[in-house]
Amino acid sequence: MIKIFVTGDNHFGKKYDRYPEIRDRLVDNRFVCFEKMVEKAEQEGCDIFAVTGDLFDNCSSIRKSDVERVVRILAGFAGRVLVLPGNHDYYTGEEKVWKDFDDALRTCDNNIIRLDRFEPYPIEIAEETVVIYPAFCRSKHSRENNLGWIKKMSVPKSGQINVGMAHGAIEGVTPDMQKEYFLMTEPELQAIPMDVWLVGHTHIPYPGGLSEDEEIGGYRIFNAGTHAQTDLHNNTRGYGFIISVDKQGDKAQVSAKKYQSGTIFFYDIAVRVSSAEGDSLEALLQEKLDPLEAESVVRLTVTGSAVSEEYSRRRELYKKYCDRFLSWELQDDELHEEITLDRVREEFAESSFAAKLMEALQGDQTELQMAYELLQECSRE
Ligand SMILES: [Mn+2]
Repeated sequence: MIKIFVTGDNHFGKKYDRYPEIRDRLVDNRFVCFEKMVEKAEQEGCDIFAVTGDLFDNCSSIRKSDVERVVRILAGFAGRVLVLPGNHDYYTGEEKVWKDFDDALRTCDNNIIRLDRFEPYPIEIAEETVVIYPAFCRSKHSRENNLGWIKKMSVPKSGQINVGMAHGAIEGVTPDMQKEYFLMTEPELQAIPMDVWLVGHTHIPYPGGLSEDEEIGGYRIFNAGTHAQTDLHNNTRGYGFIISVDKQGDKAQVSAKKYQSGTIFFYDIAVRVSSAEGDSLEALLQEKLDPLEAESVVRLTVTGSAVSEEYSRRRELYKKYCDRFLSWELQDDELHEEITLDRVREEFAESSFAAKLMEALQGDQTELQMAYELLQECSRE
């Protein structure tokens, strides 16, 4: 039996320009989480640490010191490290990032193999022969995937463990409207006699149903997703997969579990307050925000109507519940102060059309609110 730790789409060199005040923290965290994965792979006794592409965010502007830091972390793994070039860090032999990578490899003892040729890579692990078939990227985009050379091979079905590695979109799993990201289909992958497929490109984990506690069988195609959530739009907590392959004759038993590697999370929190329904802004903020980890980046959107007392100290309330986060931003243009008849009577003459209209809407807070805003707008003009 062999054990493989799988990660991908690590995107070292990602700049986080949207968050200038915590940028360094977010950049550093991707390294820290990556290092923890290597430690986990060691603890689990993994034979291979596999990176399924997009280890780096691009080919040309990654700082050499960052490339060196990645290589130092990978070199700390006792087993074999396999690095597949993805579409962001594609390989033709000319790319700066890979030249810096080669320079870094020369400075340390390591077991790192970059899979940059379309050919089988046999690896001996104890009594087993594992053969890696890489479909790496040679460009940022391609309408064709790179599985073609593997389909043409006659792959021995027994006597070796066959591991396919590929980078690109999987139909039905990754959105690829323009079909420009090395699109593959699951039946296409299943038809190639690999015991297991390690795929990268999709930033969320696939399959989604793996457990952290027990190994689950029944899957052969794996895409771990990025190891540390990248932004609000990336719906993962950051995982690596640990995959066991036990081969007897031509039959492979594959089982897998996941490991949560991410420690900083991005949350889009929407709070809808309705004073008419007796909501308390503070109670809702507490309910939605208290469960979140302090190491979070939060976007808070508040809408609806709040009673006067809470509305006037809303900024104080936001601070109370959000200041413990790494970073937070607020959108509350659509939060209004509750309109009460007392307030209407203060602002409009009792006999006015405005006052009469709003008295008539009493009891329907939404309509009252709308009427109030319309009338305010009219009176400004
Ligand atoms: Mn990619």
